[in-house]
Amino acid sequence: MGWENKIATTLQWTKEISNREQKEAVAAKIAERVRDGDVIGVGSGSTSYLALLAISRKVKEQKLSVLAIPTSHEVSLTCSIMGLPTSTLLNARPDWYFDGADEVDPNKNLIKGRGGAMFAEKLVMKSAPESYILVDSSKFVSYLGEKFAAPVEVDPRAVHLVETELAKLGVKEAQMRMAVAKDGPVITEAGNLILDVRFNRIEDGYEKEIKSIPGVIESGLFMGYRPEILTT
Ligand code: ABF
Repeated sequence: MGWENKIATTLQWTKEISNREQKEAVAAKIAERVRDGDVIGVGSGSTSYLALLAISRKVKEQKLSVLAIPTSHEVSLTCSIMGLPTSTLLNARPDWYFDGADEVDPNKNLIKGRGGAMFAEKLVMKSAPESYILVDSSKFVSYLGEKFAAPVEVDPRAVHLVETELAKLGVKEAQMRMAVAKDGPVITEAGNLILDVRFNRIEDGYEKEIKSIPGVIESGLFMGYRPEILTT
């Protein structure tokens, strides 16, 4: 079985990717910028997956040597199946980083974290001197929160405290993210919970204010990072 089939078997969701053509077009753009010797931070989600696919094809065809720094176990597994060597931030520093996003506002602020990996995504993005956010046209919004809730990863012991503190910030709703089978909450790779938070309005300082609540690991608000946005 070829590795593309192996991935489709292991990660069923890769068979049903929305806006696939647009995402593949952006994926091709990021693959163009891969150079021999690059250390690349690899984001999560379907657009990142298609980008990784395009990158691994190029690496194979041109016999390039690259090192990937994945942002989740799933991405790490995908890299392994594709034959891309991986490392961690303890051993390598990314030359650049790519990832998808759920929302992009006119100032390049982002909501990320639909896959719950925003903690690692922010770590790798912040560690890289250049970041590329790959998005299809559905991701552009006029203000953050227009379509998606902002996810907040929380230590399970802190859930009630975090809910109380979020309420002071003008939260409309904070819902614990549940597993698809609805038989329990989503547990992140680090053993935490996710609150999906809807605000009346997301203000500039919210990313820092949310992060300062004890028990908050990270939020999916990426404000002021000014990544390069790649689209079709
Ligand atoms: C990850 O992938 C997340 O931060 C973001 O929520 C998601 C975007 O997924 P997709 O590319 O599948 O729309 O980067």
